[in-house]
Amino acid sequence: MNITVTHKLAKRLIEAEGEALSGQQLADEFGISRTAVWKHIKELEEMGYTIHSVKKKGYSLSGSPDSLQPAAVQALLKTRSLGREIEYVPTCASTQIIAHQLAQEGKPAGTVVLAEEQTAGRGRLARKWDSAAGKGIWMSVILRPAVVPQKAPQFTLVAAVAVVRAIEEVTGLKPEIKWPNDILIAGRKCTGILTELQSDADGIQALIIGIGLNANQDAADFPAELAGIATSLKMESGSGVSRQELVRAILYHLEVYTDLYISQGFGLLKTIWEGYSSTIGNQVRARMAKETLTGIAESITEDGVLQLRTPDGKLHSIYSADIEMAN
Ligand code: BT5
Repeated sequence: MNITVTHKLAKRLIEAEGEALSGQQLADEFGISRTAVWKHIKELEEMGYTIHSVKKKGYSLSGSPDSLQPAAVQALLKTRSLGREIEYVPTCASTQIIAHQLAQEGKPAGTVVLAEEQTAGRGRLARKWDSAAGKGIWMSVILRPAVVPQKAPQFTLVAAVAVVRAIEEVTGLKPEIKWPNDILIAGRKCTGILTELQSDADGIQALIIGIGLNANQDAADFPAELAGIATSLKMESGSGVSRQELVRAILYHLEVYTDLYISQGFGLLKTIWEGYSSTIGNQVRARMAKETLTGIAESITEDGVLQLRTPDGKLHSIYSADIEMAN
């Protein structure tokens, strides 16, 4: 059985959005016999797709498994380049590792790595990222923007805006961004973003944007140390969410906002980012490697650097820190 044809058939049925497609039409499109079409349909049913076969009318799709198989994600995908190439793995140590390798091998900008499960998902400073099988979106996106390496941190902020827009659109929830890389709902973390860089004397070769989004976990799916810290979209909205739809929405908004960034700079994005920020204007504690500062988070600069004013009136530029609310 040719698995590529099975996936293409899945994509075709998803794109038909419930309309019936005749066996003959599918046979002609794929250059195979009607019996072969029927065999691929049986294969899809085994994979968890619900397909009705109606005499004289053909096959229509009424349900698909929420897997992140490329064919399923790419059906109905509205992007120009993001996600047009997807490397899908059921399990891996970290999608960041795979994306770094692919970037080094010369894969184009827009290539996406998706995993159902990560066994060594990572956060900043080699922290662990909990990545339960089949419950979240564990994704790395390769970008190759023509900007200087100092601008790389801005892409974390651009990605955060894209993810917030996607969550709003798909679930109606109202997430907030905690500088620099967390997305919170009701004060708990549902998404973390990790931007890594491959650069040389000529500048950025590749940016690897890692996005970890908790979609369908229940509270019991998180390890004890994340109780009260982590949340999922299902826990917040009360019902399961389609990971396929979320991936499509994230990629779409990430493309729109990176295009905007490239064509117009960070200015407009900064304003949109500030609108979603739970950090700016608040009394916060910024924990850094060597010191902790408490003060008012006044703003971010054009470079995405946090400006924190301490009680002695001094303004501090914070490049990287963990932020907690201090009031
Ligand atoms: C982050 O780091 O928030 C970035 C996480 C990026 C994960 C993605 S998944 C796809 C790609 N492949 C990878 O291997 N990584 C990326 P940081 O700000 O350092 O936050 C890490 C902290 O978040 C941990 O120390 C925990 O306290 C907490 N945490 C761990 N797993 C979590 C989860 N699933 N949900 C919420 N919080 C979590």
